[in-house]
Amino acid sequence: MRRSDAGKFLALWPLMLAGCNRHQSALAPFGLEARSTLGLTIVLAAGGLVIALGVAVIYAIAVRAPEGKLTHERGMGLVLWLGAVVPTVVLTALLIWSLPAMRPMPATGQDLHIRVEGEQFWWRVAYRQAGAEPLLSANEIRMPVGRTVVFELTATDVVHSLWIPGLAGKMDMIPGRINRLVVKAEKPGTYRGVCAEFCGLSHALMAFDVIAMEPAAFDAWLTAARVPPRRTDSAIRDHGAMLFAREGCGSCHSASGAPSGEIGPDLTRYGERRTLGAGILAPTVANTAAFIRDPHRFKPGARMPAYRNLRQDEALALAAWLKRAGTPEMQEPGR
Ligand code: HEC
Ligand SMILES: [Cu+2]
Repeated sequence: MRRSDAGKFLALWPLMLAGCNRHQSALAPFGLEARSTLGLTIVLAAGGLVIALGVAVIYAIAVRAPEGKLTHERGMGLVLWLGAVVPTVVLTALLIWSLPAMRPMPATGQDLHIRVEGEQFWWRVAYRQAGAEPLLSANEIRMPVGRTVVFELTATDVVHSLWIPGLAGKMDMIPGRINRLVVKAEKPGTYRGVCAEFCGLSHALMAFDVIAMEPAAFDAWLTAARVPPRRTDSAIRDHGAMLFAREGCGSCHSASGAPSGEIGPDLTRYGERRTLGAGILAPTVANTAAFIRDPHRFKPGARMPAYRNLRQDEALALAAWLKRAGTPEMQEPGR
């Protein structure tokens, strides 16, 4: 690199760092596991720096030493100390210090279990608690802060990997197997997770939001979400609901007031989601309609057929109905 290039590179640094966001960063942890990983990383980086500086100092001293002062014997002593004794001590200390971080957190059957299944290219989510029916959702995970939560990770098609950088390390999702990731969120907020294992054409278009909530707010949300949406007459007569039935969307999706399918994401509470298509689009009515008419334009390889036969106004009516489905608005009489 020429010197002027190096200057430009340095000048661009702040810009590059500005690209690091706090919503998806292992440097801005909101969970216990990620915090201990960050601590380890800082110690390793600082230790590495100290060692590199130490070597540089020894090098500078050796270069400046008067002739005859450096004997073979002293050199060998240095090699023995810095090449064997110091590394043994440092590595042993590091191992002992990092062992607790490798031990999985203990969890009980009473803790909240969240089953997350990787699909091409979205996330199937089920909240499971002792003594209650699982609550189905997709492409978004809500969790209480300050409580132990067990993620049960699996996949239906190919291997995926769940990675919420601010919460914990990566964990593979393997078909036919359940991997457990025990975590504890510490700070409320909205964070992002991604798929960290190449899983097909739209691997990079497979993300999700994690919403860490105060425990009371989380409990209230879970209780409300468990109540099946009422089918009011007006909701059933809604043009969108009729289209949903006519087009057979219910064979793959379950949504309130429609027969249920399980091939695609659960749409019962689509109205409260923060994203469309697993973290790739804002869930506006216009985007939802565009996605319904041509999902592959946004997500190559997505396993939903295109509905180009739908007129624009029909797609919009469907999208508007989905946005209302499961939200209190839908239950208002006269809508
Ligand atoms: C053959 C099964 C199938 C049918 C039929 C189907 N879908 Fe889908 N749908 C999917 C799959 C699979 C996805 C997930 C795509 C992805 O993100 O990879 C999806 C995603 C969606 C999404 C985005 C969901 C989210 O969580 O962001 C919406 C909205 C949607 N479909 C609406 C519809 C509507 C409306 C119809 C009927 C006109 C329909 N779908 C018919 C399989 C289907
Ligand atoms: Cu994936």
